[in-house]
Amino acid sequence: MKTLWHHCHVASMANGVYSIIEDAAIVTDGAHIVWIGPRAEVPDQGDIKTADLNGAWVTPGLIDCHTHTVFGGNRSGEFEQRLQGVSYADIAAAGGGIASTVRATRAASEEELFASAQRRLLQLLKDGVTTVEIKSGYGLDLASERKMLRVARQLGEQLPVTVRNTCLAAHALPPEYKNRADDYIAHICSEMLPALAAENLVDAVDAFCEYLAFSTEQVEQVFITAGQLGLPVKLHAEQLSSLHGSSLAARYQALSADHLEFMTEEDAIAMAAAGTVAVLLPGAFYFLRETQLPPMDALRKHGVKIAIATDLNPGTSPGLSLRLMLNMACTLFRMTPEEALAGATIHAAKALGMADTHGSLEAGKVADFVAWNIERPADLAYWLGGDLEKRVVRHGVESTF
Ligand code: DI6
Ligand code: FE
Repeated sequence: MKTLWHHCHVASMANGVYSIIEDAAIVTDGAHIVWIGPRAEVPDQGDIKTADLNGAWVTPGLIDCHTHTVFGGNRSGEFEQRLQGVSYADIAAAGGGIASTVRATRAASEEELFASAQRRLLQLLKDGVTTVEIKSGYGLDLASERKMLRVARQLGEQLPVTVRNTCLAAHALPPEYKNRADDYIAHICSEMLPALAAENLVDAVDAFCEYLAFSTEQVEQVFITAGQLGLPVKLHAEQLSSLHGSSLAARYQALSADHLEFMTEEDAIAMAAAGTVAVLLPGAFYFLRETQLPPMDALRKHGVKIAIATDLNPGTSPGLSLRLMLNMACTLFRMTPEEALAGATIHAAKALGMADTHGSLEAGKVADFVAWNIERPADLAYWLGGDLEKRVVRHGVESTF
């Protein structure tokens, strides 16, 4: 069934810029866009359903390309500790941090994990997100990682959102492998990844490359295994220190390297050559009160595509609004609202390997879009959160929440 969506302006985000079409129309056929352009030029569609968007600004559905939405427990107590001056690294060394979420996640049933993740995910969806990446990484054993990834798949089946699963088994060292990081990496490569991939629970493979997590040598083993399984890779890199994980990621044609506050210009050159997207996470930067800014000039100079995501997780970025992250990207990282919106649409799609079908409004792409009751596209990065009036269309069908 075809629909003509009209009485709107469009910021299509084609080519990573607004690409504005005033007084636009969009023709969808089922789940796809078949025509988009000025309303005055719509080819005759015969008898077609019409939808009046009341002068809204239409953008691609937002894409949150880095989240840890599924987890057990709650870490607001750690937030209070950090406000008393205890550092994130100190808390981790004392058995808190990621380890505490691992305990809670292992103890939770699939139903419990689904219920709490659904509550968080609905917040993102109500803010205009139509595609979300969800990582495992709080299970750290085969059964618990499987449980997390199954919940992520179920979320995509039951809510109006496209979910991409990323296996982050190499997130932290599980307690049963204390002082045996190489053995844990070997276990990931020989047992966990092959089993989870065979169950079709994994769309990409990620790792945490950091002095308090895994070395570049260990990450490389995970990347080699991912390659053997035909899975693309991503990497948490240069968040707290510079190990050049982002250059390693580029060598393995990673979809993205994420965080990147401590990356160097050489890393940016390597990423640009490989087409690896820089995913910046201003929520984590803000929440940890970091002071080292990602090297925006080097990223821009070398033409690295920049995405923005919530990093929604209990420890470093309890961020429930991707639009708030757009504001933070502008305020903290000095991005423009146009760059920020590209970072949550077309560049985020590229960071998930989905740019051929998602992330911009063009004929042939999936009909995922949001009609916002705003005056200008920059308003999306301007308001600090809030529930903007909007209509969300996914796969050509209007979502109701
Ligand atoms: N970097 C982060 O910011 C999160 N994971 C990661 O690799 C933190 C996860 C947590 O503290 O629970
Ligand atoms: Fe993360």
